[in-house]
Amino acid sequence: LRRESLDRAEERLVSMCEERARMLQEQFGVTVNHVHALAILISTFHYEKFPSAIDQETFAKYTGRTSFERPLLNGVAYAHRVFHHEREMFESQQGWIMNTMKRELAPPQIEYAPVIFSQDTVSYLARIDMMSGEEDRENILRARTTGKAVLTNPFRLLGSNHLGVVLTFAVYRPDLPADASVEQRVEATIGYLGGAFDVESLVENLLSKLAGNQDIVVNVYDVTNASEAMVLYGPPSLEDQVPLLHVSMLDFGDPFRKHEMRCRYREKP
Ligand code: WA2
Repeated sequence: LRRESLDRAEERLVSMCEERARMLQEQFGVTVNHVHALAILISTFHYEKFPSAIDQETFAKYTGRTSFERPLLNGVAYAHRVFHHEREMFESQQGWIMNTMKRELAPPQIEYAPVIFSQDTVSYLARIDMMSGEEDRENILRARTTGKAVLTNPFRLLGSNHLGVVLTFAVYRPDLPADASVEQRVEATIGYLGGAFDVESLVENLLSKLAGNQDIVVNVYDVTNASEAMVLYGPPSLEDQVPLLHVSMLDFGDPFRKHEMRCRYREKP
């Protein structure tokens, strides 16, 4: 008798966890695909058209109107690649000077990635050299060598201070061949399109709508480094001696990173 009710409790935990993992992965996937399309939009309408067919106002309007396509992002922005020898010219053309993430004047570097277009919800990114932030910089370098969607490890985002991850796509000159080498990719990079998954508030919102939400505790971890899992979502775990625990695999589309969802009952079943 006791055995049977434990089996039922376990079955219910597994199904609730798998459902949540599927939903989250699905919403991540559609968001990543849409950001990919935005990167191609920039390549087409900012680079290929001369003069550019996109300015800050157009970018803000379009990304605001299509934000329903990116339900887990708090906004998107485009950071343009600028080399040091172009900096003076760039800053005088823009009529502003780039800042670092810490809101200081950007010190001399070989190259920069100042945000020139931003969705209104992340307007605080404007003029910031995204290469001045450790996580963003790593993403930028990995995005342009791979040509794929890349994610940072979990960290506290600018603006909200919420726990989340940043998604980055490189924007390439449209003449980049499909089978390009790493060197060709880096050379053809004109900028970076991305945004932040505000996991702390947007995943909370997603999960709160599901039945049975009060019964279970859900955590999402970055387990890229198996020996030190990093919490991306949920309360800090209270040790692993939980009678029932289910782990669901998550694939957020960056093969370099591993994520998983861990679910347990809030109280003993
Ligand atoms: N977006 C939003 N909040 C952030 C953040 C970010 N990066 N970094 C820290 N907090 C413009 O990779 C290019 C967006 C980065 C893209």
